[in-house]
Amino acid sequence: MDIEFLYAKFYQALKEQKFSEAKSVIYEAHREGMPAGHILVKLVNRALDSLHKNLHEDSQATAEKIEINFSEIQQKYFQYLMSGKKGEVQKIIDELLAKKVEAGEILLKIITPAMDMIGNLQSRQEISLSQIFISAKITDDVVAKLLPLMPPRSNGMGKIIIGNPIGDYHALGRKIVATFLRFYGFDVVDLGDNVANEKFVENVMKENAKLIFISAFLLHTAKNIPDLRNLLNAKGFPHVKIVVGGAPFNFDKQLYQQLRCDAYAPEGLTAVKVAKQLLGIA
Ligand code: B12
Repeated sequence: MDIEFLYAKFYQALKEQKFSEAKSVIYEAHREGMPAGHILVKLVNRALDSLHKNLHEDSQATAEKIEINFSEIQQKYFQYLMSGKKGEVQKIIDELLAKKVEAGEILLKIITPAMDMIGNLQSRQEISLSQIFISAKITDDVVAKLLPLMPPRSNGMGKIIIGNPIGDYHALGRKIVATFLRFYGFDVVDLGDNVANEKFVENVMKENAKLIFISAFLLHTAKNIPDLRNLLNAKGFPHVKIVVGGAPFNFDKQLYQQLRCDAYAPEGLTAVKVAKQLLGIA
């Protein structure tokens, strides 16, 4: 009899609150000749002790999480990012991860707002292009560390083609949105930066996708989207929906309709919601 195997099964069943399954493990141990005292000590007590310990650690982590002052951390993060202090930036992220803050929350509450603030400085010409390059490079490294913590969980929710329009090399927002979509069950084909309309359509045909997600950060690259709509219609795909996001759409909330897109989302989580709505998934 493999006691460790029985224990693992019993513990998992209790943890997932599958009580009848837990009971059957006890019966199984009994059938295999395990004395009642052993069942009590080696299965029941041990599993209860472990559950109790884990519950305690989880509630401590939750308590610590409640105390996190995101706006203060965000300010600090932004200052370090602006002055190119890569080590300090990474330290903030490591500390948040150690406090069990989820990667998605860090992306939404710390990383994205900091880049938006950099964009505001850029539009007022209060930051140099080299400072933007450095902050984008540091952000890229942070994002590369966080995204693997949100692994794909494909469950047949549908295929989505994503990319930046031709002439657009703003990759960060696209990578984040693609990761959120994969994490919430979609299969995503990421065509990368600088994608011609014809390539989007080719991939719709190849992958039998119903949605195209376009990440456009420059107004003039976003203006390619009506041509994509025309091309899709001409090739027999009027039912394929176009969803957009990125700086020009964040600035002007009507723009997506003017460019004949079907939907817009301001960040990764809403992007997932929009995808579900358009595919009729509850
Ligand atoms: C970093 C940055 C760069 C970096 C890009 C590095 C990289 N590898 O990505 C560099 C330095 C290369 C760059 C270059 C340029 N940039 Co620039 N850049 C930015 C900046 C500061 C941040 C963009 C970013 O990465 N944000 C981080 C992401 C994570 O944030 P986010 O937008 O919140 O993303 C979320 C949502 O938008 C949404 N989302 C994003 N994509 C999608 C897609 C879909 C389908 C959905 C549903 C949602 C969604 O979800 C994301 C995650 O939650 C923006 C300012 C801004 N406010 O956006 C300017 C900005 C986009 N850049 C601008 C400009 C002008 C340029 C240059 C022309 C500058 C120049 N003179 O050379 C070049 C053009 C390069 C090119 N051809 O692509 C302007 C564009 C203005 C306009 N109206 O067109 C902006 C808005 C700055 C400004 N305020 O003037 N840039």
